[in-house]
Amino acid sequence: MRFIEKLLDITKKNNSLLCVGLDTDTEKIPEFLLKENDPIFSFNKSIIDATSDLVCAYKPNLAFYEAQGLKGWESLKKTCEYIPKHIPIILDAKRGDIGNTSRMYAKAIFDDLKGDAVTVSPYLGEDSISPFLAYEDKCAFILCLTSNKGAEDFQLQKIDNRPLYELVAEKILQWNEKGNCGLVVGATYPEQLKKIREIVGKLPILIPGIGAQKGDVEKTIKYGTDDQGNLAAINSSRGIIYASSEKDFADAARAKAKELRDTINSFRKK
Ligand code: OMP
Repeated sequence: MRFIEKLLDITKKNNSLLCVGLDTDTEKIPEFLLKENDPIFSFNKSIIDATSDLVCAYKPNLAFYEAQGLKGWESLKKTCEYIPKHIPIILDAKRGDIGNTSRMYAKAIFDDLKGDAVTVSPYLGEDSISPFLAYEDKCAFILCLTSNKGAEDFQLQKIDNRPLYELVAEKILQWNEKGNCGLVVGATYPEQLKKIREIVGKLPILIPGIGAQKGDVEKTIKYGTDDQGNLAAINSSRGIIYASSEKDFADAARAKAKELRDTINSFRKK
């Protein structure tokens, strides 16, 4: 099944645009879990069990796993295997290199970890993206306008009077020949998100920056979804998975996920 169909199916089934970010940090998970053989996997398993009927995707960020070395990679692999098959896994790796190297990044993400989607940087241009796009059923979410302040350094700068993120959005449309490109746009830039949605029409947009980074939920949903209120994955990581550091952490994460899913839905086009 193609990524877009998988995303639309789960959006409908779970009535959700919420993507839960599995940015699992051994310094933030409940202390009692550290006694377990694989604390990161134990934490993720509980979060997945508690939220799998509320999400449209999970997004593990590879940095949190790679920082733990070999054991972290194993925790990530077990997490990917554990996520129910009907829920898309977006591997947030922000890859991109010369074509020969990107080919290996794509193998690791799609063949080894069996992710459904990956985040990639557009900075090295088309030949750095095409190895990811060769996997037709998968999706490459290409960074268009990131949520952080540093987006001002390049992405908001103008070239021939047009901001770079607009040129990137147009380029992504051209790269979308196989229908497997998406974009990443931060919820912290809602007006720009509106413009980007106008440019890209029905491409999926991954939108982080809600919750801990304080993006505006109402504008994000209004401007970031397509004309039918779909094709956006709204990510929150810390705001959900660290709702409690006690024994009730999974229930607390579920309550936060449900609250955010419902808030998002209250602003969606019907
Ligand atoms: P929270 O701020 O804890 O919700 O986490 C946000 C997640 O989204 C982290 O994994 C970030 O690396 C990621 N992210 C951004 O915060 N901003 C971006 O512009 C892009 C991403 C991303 O690609 O997901």
